Amino acid sequence: MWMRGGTSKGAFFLASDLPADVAARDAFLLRIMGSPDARQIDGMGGADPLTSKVAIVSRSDRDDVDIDYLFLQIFVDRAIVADTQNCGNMLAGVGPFAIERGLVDAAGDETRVAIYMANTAQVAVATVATPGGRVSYAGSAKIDGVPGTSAPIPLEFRDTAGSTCGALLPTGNAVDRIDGVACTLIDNGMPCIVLKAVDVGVTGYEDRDLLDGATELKARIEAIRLKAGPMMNLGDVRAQSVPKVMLVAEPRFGGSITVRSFIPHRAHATIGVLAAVSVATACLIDGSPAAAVAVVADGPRKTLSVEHPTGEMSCVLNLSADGTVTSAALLRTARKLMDGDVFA
Ligand code: NQM
Repeated sequence: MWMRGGTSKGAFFLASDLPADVAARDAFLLRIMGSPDARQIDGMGGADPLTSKVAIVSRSDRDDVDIDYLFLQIFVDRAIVADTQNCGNMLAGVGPFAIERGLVDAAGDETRVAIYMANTAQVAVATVATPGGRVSYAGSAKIDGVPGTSAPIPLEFRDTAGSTCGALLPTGNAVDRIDGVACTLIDNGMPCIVLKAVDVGVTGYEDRDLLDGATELKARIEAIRLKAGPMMNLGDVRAQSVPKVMLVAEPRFGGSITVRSFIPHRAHATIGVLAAVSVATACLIDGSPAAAVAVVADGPRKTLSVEHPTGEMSCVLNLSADGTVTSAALLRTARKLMDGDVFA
């Protein structure tokens, strides 16, 4: 099934429909997406990392979990299939897909689906609109970066700290200096390097096309990223899709912070879901580059509006008494686009 999940798009497969052998599976997925090729002309991918994504779904045998979800990033112009990251945007399609395929029974007008995110061994809960026992994609929820409105799919994340890096702050520091630039190396669901846009010579308000064409900027942040990889317990990250690079600046539209993200070699059209959770968490860390530019209200439950190139994404962070982020919630939508056979 081809679906839009949040501001991403890709293929949703039942695990049982794919080769069990990982090398054979990856060869098949590269072939159906048309990778490696900058235009993905001989496949279904949209020549953009945000539309070259795969979700593999199966019934779970874990306690209190309905579905196992493995996310794979299919690189566009390189023959790489990466499983080191989650994708909270594609996650929005997992609940509807699981109900459509009969892996989960609809339960009344709304169905809660507990999803084990196999990439990081963490659980998210999605709430799917199922009026009359069937998935409905129609509704009045709007997310920036997607035209029109759809049924809301609230997502809740718990215990995402250290998803891939082993700790929220893998170096133990709020700030590390790399190539003379103050960076927060953070992982609250997505390994991210958070730095001020002005520290690498941009404003943080540029559009995606301008950033994608900024060759010098890209070389500078890639040099920082390659040094950050081992510091974040990720090793050599040349062929990995993490860490992402988040350039931050003061908010301009009444939100909490502005972000331009690189995922990691293309600028993002919006922002990743768990990347937004990680940046929002960085806003709460004293002394961090994010905290220096963020506007954050007091209180134990914080709604942080993360401004991005095509709007904003609001993250609700719940904090414990010592200020630790214990859970995060976001609103996404999804849509079924096509159900059928794809040919390798
Ligand atoms: O951070 C893109 C996306 C993502 C990831 C990427 C995502 C997340 O927007 O949870 O959703 O960072 O490569 O789909």
